[in-house]
Amino acid sequence: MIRKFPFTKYFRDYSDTLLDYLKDLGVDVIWLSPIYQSPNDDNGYDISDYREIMHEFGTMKDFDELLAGVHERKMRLIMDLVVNHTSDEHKWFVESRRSKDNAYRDYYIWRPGKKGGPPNNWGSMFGGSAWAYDENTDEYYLHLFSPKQPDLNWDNPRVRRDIFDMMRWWLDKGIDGFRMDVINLISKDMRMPCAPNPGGAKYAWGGQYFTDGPRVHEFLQEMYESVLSKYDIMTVGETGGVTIEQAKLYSGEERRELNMVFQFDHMALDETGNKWNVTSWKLSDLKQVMSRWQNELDGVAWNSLYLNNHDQPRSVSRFGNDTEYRVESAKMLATFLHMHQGTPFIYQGEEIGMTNVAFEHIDEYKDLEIHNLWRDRVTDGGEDPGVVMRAIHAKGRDNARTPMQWNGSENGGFSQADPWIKVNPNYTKINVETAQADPNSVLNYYRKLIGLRKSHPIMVYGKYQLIENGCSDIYAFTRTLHDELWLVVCNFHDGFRSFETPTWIDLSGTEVILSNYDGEIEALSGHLVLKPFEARCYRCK
Ligand code: TEU
Repeated sequence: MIRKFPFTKYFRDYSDTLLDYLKDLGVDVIWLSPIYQSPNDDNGYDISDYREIMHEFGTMKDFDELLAGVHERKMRLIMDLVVNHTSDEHKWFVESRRSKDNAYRDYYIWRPGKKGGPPNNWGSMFGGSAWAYDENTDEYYLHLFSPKQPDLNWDNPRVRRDIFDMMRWWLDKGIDGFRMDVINLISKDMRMPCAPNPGGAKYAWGGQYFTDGPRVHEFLQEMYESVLSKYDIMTVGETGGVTIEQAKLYSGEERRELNMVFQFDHMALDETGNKWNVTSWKLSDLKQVMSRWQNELDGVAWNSLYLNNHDQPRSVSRFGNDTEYRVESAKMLATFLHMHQGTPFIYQGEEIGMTNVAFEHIDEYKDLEIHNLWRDRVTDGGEDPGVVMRAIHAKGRDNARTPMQWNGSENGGFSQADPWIKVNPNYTKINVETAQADPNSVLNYYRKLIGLRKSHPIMVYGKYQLIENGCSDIYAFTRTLHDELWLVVCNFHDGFRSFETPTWIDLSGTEVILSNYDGEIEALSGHLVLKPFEARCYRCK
């Protein structure tokens, strides 16, 4: 993400370097987090003008140059499409809240209060009620996220028309698709029923009334017919809480909706109840979740593959070891992910093994979700700040949002101006410049891995099969395409672990395709010993 570029020339030099870097890494498509005009209550996911660029990032001219630069290098660029809600500063909402008979009133979801409180008991994703009271018209509006992110009313055909027009406007500019923010939340049960609340909490999660809601597929098919089908583009929907059955409806090849969805099952393995209730995750659960998605979507829909993004902790800190075995485990996780069937997404900095950050003071954090948590649990709730801070260190979204670490200079070389959030202090050690100079770096391993994928269709299309080998620290699977078979063995432990190759795999004439350790790699045999966080891939017959 590029922030605060006061000079256009600097922006151009920087974006050229950045694009060359991504091209060199082997990236085909770039997904930009929201760069539209926004008061930045939620890091740009609160858009006040869909057809302007956030001034901190530059101008529309800068954007056009960026897009041209991407295309010149034969890459593609997709934009974040945030249309479940707008900013409360968007002109539609500014109008909507003026009066009950305003032409834009019905662009949002307004309801009168009940018994002197909100229309129902739904809680917002970021804490507190999902309804905000507006004195001007004495009604409440729905906001599943922050009060500065009022939910659009997709049941209103004029809303859909205006959104589709805006999408065409960007596609006509030449962008190559969209990542659609919380797209499975756009259709609500308009009766707005109260959510079951057995624990008697003040607010309850009303997910069942708007996750994969009543008209969501109708809306997406309409979007496909009137917009998406007219362009050669890719789409991926962010669909928290999506089931496999629903994913098939969103992204099934015959469905004429989306190309892929982001599922979240593997992101919930280290929590109970809510994301801040951190528990240790089990490899057996990861195997089960990944295998279910691999097997069930095979031939029906296409998986997206990711281990982190701007909302999640850094993958090496969460699933690997970000101290002694940072390099080994980052490479192992990359192997693990890229060897599955689907489209792998790399989140900026993952490719150099960037880690979580542990700021000491709450003021050093910028994410509104973190600040709301602190207010609810520490300031108002009187909980032990140390306990809450530990949860933030483990799960806070700012873990992924510290500036990209380009080199060892001030601000990690990210910007000459002060970034909006501090750089991770480990930038002097973990940065692109250092990684480029080191043939054994995580970065060079990603390059190799991506290169391999481009020359081996089996990595993309091969059928997946989990190997149940009895070792609880090893994740092993095969990929098969025509008469070719690859065996992938990943050690998720920080000690040596052995692996028994299944007897049905022919041990003769095998070849090592890849390993994340240096030097001579043990040939395939019936009994393998893997080093800490070692990953290997063999070609078998
Ligand atoms: O996220 C939606 C979402 O449901 C979660 O990823 C959520 O942000 C997270 O679990 C909170 O812990 C999308 C965007 O990716 C996120 O950055 C936005 O804040 C959110 O929508 C609202 O637009």
